[in-house]
Amino acid sequence: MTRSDIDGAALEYAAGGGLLNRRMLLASAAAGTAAGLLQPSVARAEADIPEWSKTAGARARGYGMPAAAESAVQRAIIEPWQDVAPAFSLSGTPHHRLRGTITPNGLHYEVHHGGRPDIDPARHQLMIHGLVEQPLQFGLEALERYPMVTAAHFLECAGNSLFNAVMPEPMQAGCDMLHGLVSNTEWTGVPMAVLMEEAGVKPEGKWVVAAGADGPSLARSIPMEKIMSDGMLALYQNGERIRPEQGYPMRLLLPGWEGNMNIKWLTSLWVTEAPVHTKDESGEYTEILADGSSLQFTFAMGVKSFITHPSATMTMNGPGVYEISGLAWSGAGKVAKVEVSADGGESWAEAALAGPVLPQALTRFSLAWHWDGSPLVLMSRATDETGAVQPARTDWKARYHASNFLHYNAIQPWQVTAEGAVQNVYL
Ligand SMILES: Nc1nc2c(c(=O)[nH]1)N[C@H]1C(S)=C(S)[C@@H](COP(=O)(O)O)O[C@H]1N2
Ligand SMILES: [Mo]
Repeated sequence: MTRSDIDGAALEYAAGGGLLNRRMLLASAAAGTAAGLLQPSVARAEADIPEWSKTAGARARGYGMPAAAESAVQRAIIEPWQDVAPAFSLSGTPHHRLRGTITPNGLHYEVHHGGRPDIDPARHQLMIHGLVEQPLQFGLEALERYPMVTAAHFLECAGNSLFNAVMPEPMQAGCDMLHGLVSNTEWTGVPMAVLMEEAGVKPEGKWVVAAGADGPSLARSIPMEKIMSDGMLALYQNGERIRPEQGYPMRLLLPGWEGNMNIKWLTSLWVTEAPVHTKDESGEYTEILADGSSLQFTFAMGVKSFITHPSATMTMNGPGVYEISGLAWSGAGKVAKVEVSADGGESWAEAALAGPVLPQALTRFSLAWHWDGSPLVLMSRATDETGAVQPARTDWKARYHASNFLHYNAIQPWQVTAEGAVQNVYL
């Protein structure tokens, strides 16, 4: 570790490319300001009192909206997939325009295999049937009387980051297009175990086939152990009723498991002895391995991270001190560690994790960085509590067939040019 004095500010370096020690997160702001690196604001002119300080503002309203000047903060509609099937439709969360870890409800990513149905909650029913002592049917009102639990969890489509997986040249687009099919929500609902125990699962009932009420009747086979351990019938999303996009009035939530299994608009839970190999788990959502064979039932999402600030499509505002910030997660549990490199992977420094670090939830990491204006490559590498480490793209590619785009979790390098442009690169 070396210390250097930049105009009186002591910056403590932790790795190459100007990465600062994570103890300097708070200190760096002061140090950066002292060094003139953060461009502190100057005093405001007395005469310049804006009009909003001189008149009454708008009255209270029933449902709030983001500030008008923030109207560009939208989900990215992922066009190339719009023609796959009628109303097959995707949108990605604009992570480069958000901070914190919870995704606002209006910006949660969407994957609809047959469009977003317009469900009348008064007519929607959930049925539990098959290998149970007592088949049950619930309406929304009945479910409101059950005990509920709350937990923050990410949801990630197995197809997230697909462009990096399959495109021969890195696509120049923002985090919304590149990695937007992951979001993080505080979900509230009834534990699946409570409903299953009420129905009375027969000893031979080892799997549950969950199906949605949308046109394509998306359906997946789920091992009973997962349903019973932390499966949730989610009714609320960040405190309010689940949005139509996320499965109104109810969805299955399987913490950490591939998005596709988290059936939206849930209408049927059929208890079976074995998986039934629905079209969604045999035709789609199987990975093709390097030797051409298919891998079925990859349930948990791999350990993954990417830097959101700065990230592709952004421009650096000149040399100086910055905070590198990003998101990390793992379907296997908690994030244990995130390392950041500012020299294309030659040296690494450990980032600070914003607590509480929750299992199967997006975790924000950050590290102070002194960019001296030279071109370099930033990247982040996450390790989870099981010891699993995020792979390099070449290692990930070696495992799968060239056409496979599912379960891509490789390290994301961002090239920073001397002009300050931030670009997507493969390393
Ligand atoms: N019924 C139903 N459930 C569904 C889908 C769907 O199209 N229909 N899409 C699945 C896929 S592929 C994913 S990744 C997630 C997306 O959830 P979200 O749209 O709330 O982000 O829901 C899954 N559950
Ligand atoms: Mo998905």
